[in-house]
Amino acid sequence: HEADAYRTDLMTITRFVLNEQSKYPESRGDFTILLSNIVLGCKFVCSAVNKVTFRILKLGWFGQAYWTCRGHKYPGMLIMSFGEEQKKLDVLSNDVFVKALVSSGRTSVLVSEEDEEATFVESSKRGKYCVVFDPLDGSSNIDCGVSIGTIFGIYTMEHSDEPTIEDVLKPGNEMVAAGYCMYGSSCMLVLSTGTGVHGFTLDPSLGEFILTHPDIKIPNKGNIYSVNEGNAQNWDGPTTKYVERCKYPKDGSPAKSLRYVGSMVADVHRTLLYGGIFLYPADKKSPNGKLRVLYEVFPMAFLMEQAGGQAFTGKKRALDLVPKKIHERSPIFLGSYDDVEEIKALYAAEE
Ligand code: AHM
Ligand code: MG
Repeated sequence: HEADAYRTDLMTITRFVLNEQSKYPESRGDFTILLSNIVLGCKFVCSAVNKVTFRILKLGWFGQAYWTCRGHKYPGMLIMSFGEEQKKLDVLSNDVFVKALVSSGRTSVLVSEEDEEATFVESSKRGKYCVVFDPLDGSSNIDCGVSIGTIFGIYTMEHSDEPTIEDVLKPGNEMVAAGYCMYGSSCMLVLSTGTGVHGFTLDPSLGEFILTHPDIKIPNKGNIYSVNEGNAQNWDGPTTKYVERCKYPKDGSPAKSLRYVGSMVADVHRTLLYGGIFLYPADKKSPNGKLRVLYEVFPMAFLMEQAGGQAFTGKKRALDLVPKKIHERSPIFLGSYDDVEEIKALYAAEE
């Protein structure tokens, strides 16, 4: 009966958020409008990513240095034009999100991974929210059709004066919502507005995100670790020791499995559902790691905590960082509560 109820009583993401917001008497639907514009961007990118993947399959037929037609040899031009298509997809996704967010009339400051400077919305279209986002993360994975995603975090403006950069240079614990959309075997949007983590799957026939994973909780301990081990020679002591322990546990427990897609959204999504730990540590070459605080580390850390896990930078709780620059980076260790406790203990012992 429950399955039947799901099929006929469709909990769309809009309905879900409206229900949540109705708990606050002062709510006037602004957040719902903002979110529906983010959702529109996600649907667009999902469809664009699928089209590119379709082209890969088709162009795969011409995957050679040249091709022949009626006895003439032609260079592999189609492959080159396909290369351009990939580059455009990041930019295209960014354009769609920026325009959707500005036109929502609910934003004042936008920070995107694609734009060096923040966007300040013109006064006639301003609203009380600021959105930080990575429109298409994991772009190195587009070529081969592996999962990629959009990541976003939302702040509110405290005052209604002229917006400034200080409105987004705030710790992650001040975010009011965060989420990601994964363009994978299905298109899934995972969202938290501070009351747990909920997953919605795009039903392509309806064009709607439907609640499929209510109240996601990450297992307290997992048996997977996820890291780019190619950087191991440059790691610091605690990270090296931790990964060694994953492979050769001292307490007789089984070794952890290694899984690494190289798309943060996919790696974090698996960590959220199966448990375990995802790390992008500091190393000698990149003392602040690779991932960006505002639109990669904070939203994922927010979701992890809301799901009962933890996120740590090697020094402190990730959400307590106060960014000084919009594209700042930080090392990050996030996932199951107990797994993150272990790495925290190793860094504490180091001090
Ligand atoms: P990008 O913003 O250029 O796509 O880079 C971010 C991505 C993340 O999705 C992923 O976690 C990480 O880079 C992987 O980096 P690496 O290839 O160094 O392992
Ligand atoms: Mg990125």
